[in-house]
Amino acid sequence: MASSLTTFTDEAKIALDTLSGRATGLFSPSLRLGVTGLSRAGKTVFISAFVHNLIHGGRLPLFAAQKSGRIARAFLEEQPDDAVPRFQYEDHVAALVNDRLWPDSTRAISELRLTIEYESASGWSRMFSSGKLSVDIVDYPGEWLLDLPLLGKSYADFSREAFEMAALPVRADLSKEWRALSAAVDPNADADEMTARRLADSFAAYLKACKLDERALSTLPPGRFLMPGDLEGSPALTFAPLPGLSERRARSGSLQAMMERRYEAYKTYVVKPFFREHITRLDRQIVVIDALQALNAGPGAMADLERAVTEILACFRPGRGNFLTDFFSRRIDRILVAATKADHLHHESHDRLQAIVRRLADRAVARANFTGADVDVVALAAVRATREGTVKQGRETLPVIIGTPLKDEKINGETFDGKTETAIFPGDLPDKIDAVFDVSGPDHRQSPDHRQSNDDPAIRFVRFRPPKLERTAEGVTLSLPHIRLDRALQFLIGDRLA
Ligand SMILES: Nc1nc2c(ncn2[C@@H]2O[C@H](COP(=O)(O)OP(=O)(O)OP(=O)(O)O)[C@@H](O)[C@H]2O)c(=O)[nH]1
Ligand SMILES: [Mg+2]
Repeated sequence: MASSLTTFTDEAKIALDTLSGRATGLFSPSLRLGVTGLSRAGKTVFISAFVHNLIHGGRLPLFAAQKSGRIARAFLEEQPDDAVPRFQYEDHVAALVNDRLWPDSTRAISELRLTIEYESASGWSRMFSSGKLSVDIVDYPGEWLLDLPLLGKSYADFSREAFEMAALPVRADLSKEWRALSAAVDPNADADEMTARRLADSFAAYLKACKLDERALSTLPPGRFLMPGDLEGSPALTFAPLPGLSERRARSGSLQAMMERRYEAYKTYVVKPFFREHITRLDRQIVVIDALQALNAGPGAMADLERAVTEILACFRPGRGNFLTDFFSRRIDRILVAATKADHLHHESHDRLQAIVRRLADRAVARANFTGADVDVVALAAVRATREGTVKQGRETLPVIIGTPLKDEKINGETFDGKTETAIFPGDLPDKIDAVFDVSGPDHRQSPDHRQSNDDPAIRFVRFRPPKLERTAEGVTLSLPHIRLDRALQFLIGDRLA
């Protein structure tokens, strides 16, 4: 009874929020764009480049409104939500443009409002629309999004899945300690704070190891175990899955009952508010992925990334009968899956990268049983840090990329100083897409030995410094160079400026 009551009030609240959001949308048209991706995927760089190119009239031939000269101006305005941190656009751009440094890592949600004044292409629309669109960009960690499926899972489901995943060969050695610790506890024993803490710490250490390891694994819930924020040490974060749970109700006072209660608290205090306050209000979504890193780590990491993208897409379309479904499918109508950092490859490989991401997204869409929104993919570089050239080696002419590798980056035993420009032959992506996927999909049990050894990566990977911006004769700095950012813009906001 109690639970159906909370469900009802949640639902009513979401309906109200949604209604009021729409009502204000009538007066000044706005579009809420969610930008998500696992940590270090390239969200902050993407948003900075997106805004910078619009404000400074960047070269965007595939972005129709800009190309046809219909954008009068784009500028930052005060964001609509007072309680959400502002996206520190100026700081990030200063780092990129003045210091040629990548922005710092961000760990929480933030928001920025960019307003575009434009002239509609059709006379009819010009008569009726204000010619103004506010784009509210919301940056949030993909790890938090991966929490959403927990809303539909009981503690027993969550536990079972966590142990299944942890036993996969790509994860088995990383999870060994935690699994051994878990095997030694009796879920039915009396609840004990220290046991709960030991298990939670060990579980969190395993999740962190998955992220750090060169296997480049995408992560598992709960997302706040990786980025606890101000909840660190609270009971809502001091729980872990337990093995071999029976269908029977946990005995009151037992370890299982304690863990279950805390898992439910996590859902109530962390997942639901985030969902209600942020996700249900989005109109469009871009999911930024680092496909190159996963490609380099081998099919196990690709399968893991595919699983993460599947779960992320599934969040935007929770299963039938789920009370969240209605609010979603009506709202988000476009999702872009974007592989960033394409500037690490020669342009001949860009289409291959895009084809690989398309395959990944198609399978994720099929697996997530996803309908109701257009899903597109693009291989892009939000900020292009390299240019292209050729190098003669004997009789062969090799396509290379040229840039300034970051200080302390290494390749073939050479360590870079962060100042010198270098030409690098990045290697090719395989032209047979199947080679990078594992035939049996994300559940495939791949042994860590099968992944490509790091001495022989598919792509030679060096991280470059942001580019040096060119100045015009008048001393005006040009906007940040990019690859296919305009294609992303066209898909995400182009139709709203038609
Ligand atoms: N060459 C190149 N590198 C990029 C690009 N975008 C991101 N990077 C690299 O990826 C790193 C992470 O990018 P961020 O935008 O900070 O990633 P994020 O998703 O915001 O990461 P968190 O805030 O830590 O979750 C940067 O420090 C760069 O080294 C790009 O377009 N080109
Ligand atoms: Mg960031």
